[in-house]
Amino acid sequence: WLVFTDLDGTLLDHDSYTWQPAAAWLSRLAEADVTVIPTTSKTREELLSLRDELGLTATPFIAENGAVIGLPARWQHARLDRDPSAPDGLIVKTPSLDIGFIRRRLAVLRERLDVRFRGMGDLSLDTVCELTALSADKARQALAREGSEPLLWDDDESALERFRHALESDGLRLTRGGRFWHVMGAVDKGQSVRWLIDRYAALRGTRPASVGLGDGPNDVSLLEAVDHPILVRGKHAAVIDVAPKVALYRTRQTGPEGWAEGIADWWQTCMETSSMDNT
Ligand code: 2M8
Ligand code: MG
Ligand code: MG
Repeated sequence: WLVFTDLDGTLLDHDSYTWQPAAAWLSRLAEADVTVIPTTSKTREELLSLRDELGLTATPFIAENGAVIGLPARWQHARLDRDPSAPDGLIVKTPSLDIGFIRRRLAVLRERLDVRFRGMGDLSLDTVCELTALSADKARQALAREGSEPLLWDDDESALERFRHALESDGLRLTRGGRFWHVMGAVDKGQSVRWLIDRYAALRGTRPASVGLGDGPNDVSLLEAVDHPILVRGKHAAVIDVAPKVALYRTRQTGPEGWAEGIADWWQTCMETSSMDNT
């Protein structure tokens, strides 16, 4: 099994960023050799330090809503990966547009459509700290964008729809996280989840079963890409519109408590029954 999990509002509490209520399950999954793959809006830099804190150092990660995929040595493929690895052995894929291009297009659209928004690149470190309650160090890592721009919408709904339409004609996408809107190229979490599932199959010769956990609109594609989707109750008001054929487990609790609740239910229904089948 592979477990793809969103971080903010899902494994991490929306406000305090703690994951303590999920820590016991993280150790249990590690013991059972279940790979937990962070699938998030956060940046590569945020991921590299969080992975260590979460004890997920040897796992791949999906950052910036699918725009950045990190592959540790065991997930690399001699023929499929021509890219050079970083000094730490990681190979990082950036399948879509780079942040410089995205920010230039955003500046053009702001002028042309006469709409009001602030991109993360326009915000000072202090403002990011205030808005997100991240420490200065973590906020600096959040500012190190490679392939997606979080933004604050300062205009009305109809302007937002015009903006979304213009982005799409430009080959860009708009999605929504917990606090910010996010603009990136033609990628999403679900696409990168499928890419990693294919990579696993190419390396091992067998398709893994998958679990997915998320709380926001930007997690819908993730939930639709896995065998066992878990919608963690959000602290935000956003409506989550998942395809009707998808059998969702909806948690009662939010954040890491909800994460533990959803994982416990999956463990009971899928893992305990399948290990009984095997005996
Ligand atoms: C932003 O992402 C979250 C994800 O839901 C949001 O939209 O609220 C990103 O800037 C991310 O890099 C950052 O760590 C996070 C902090 O809350 O906010
Ligand atoms: Mg989230
Ligand atoms: Mg996220």
